[in-house]
Amino acid sequence: MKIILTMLLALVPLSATRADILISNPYIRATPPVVPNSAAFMRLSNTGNAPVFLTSANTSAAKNSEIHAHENTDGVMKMHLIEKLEIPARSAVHLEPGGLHLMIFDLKQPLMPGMTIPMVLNFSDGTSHKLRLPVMNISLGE
Ligand SMILES: [Cu+2]
Repeated sequence: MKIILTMLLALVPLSATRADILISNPYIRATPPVVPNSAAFMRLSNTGNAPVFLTSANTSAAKNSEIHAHENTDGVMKMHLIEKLEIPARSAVHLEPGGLHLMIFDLKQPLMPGMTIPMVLNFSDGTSHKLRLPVMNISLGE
């Protein structure tokens, strides 16, 4: 038994090819009562040796979530949907106001500062990450 265990431990470094995603500084924008949509921001770090894609996000606080990017078209900032967001190996991607964000559609209730919103992020390596986002006042555009 001891020999088998030692062999298994020896195999761990070889089999640890799954990329590691770290999520830091998540937050979600506070909304006035008449605004049904919000946006969530965070930093996604990939400590692994292979790229990983964020494929979807879900929150029980809203009906639908999409990955969005901002694009400057003739001086006008427009949002567009991204099917999946690449987090390259050994680097980080920032979701921040005015750039990449998670668009949150059809909120079930207005988001007030002080609240915390649960969210699940799903990645292409098969992992899901649960997080809780504090609601923050953000004056900049989405
Ligand atoms: Cu958006």
